Amino acid sequence: MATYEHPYPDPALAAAHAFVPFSTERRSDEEMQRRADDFHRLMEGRRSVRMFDDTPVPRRLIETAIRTASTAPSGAHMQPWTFVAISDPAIKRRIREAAEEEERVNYLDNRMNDEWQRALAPLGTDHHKEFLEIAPWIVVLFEQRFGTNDDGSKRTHYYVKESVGLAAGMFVTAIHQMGLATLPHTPSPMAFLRTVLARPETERPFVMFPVGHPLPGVQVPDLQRKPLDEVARFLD
Ligand code: IYR
Repeated sequence: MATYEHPYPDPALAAAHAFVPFSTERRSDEEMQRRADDFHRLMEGRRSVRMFDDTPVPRRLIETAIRTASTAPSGAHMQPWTFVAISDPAIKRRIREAAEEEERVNYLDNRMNDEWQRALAPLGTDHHKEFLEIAPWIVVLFEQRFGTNDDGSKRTHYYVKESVGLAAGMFVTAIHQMGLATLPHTPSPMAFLRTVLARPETERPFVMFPVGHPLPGVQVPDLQRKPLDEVARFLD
């Protein structure tokens, strides 16, 4: 067993704040590799989908995905995020209309420059965002730039973007694991979401996720993922 010169928590800390034992199940390297391979295979099958069918998805599944996303590590454990889940058709329509208005400027009035539009050409995205009305749910993830203490004063949040990015990744993973599909969608600018969804000024939209079953027969670009040696360096 490794020995530590400075055990955590030190007694003074443990006297002042609650600590609880933590352990994970000890597994053999072989069993861990099997589990890792299974999980990798599962995640290798994830794709961003741009056509959903309109089959309803129970609210409880969305709640569970948000609970899972909310297990993400966050700066000083502030969990600086709010997920707004929408199935109301009238609100979905307003979101679609506002998103398409912004995207029309991006694509047709060249708010996205030529290089950007060339990068997107193989994906074939455009300003039509029908999926925002057809998918049974839209989940909008807001970052909380700061929070509120019990006395109403401002509470600083730390590493907000990093924390919310981690929660977003875990949301995408949770949705895929349960057999549903999503797309991280960032109509830009997204400020309209704060007004449409009546969120406080302290929050900023970070990304939105249409969620549902993929439309039967849907196609996705034939993308390849970078091999390990292009995304990792090992110093061992
Ligand atoms: N927000 C636009 C454009 C867009 C940008 C990137 I980078 C993408 O990977 C895909 C789309 C849209 O949603 O169409």
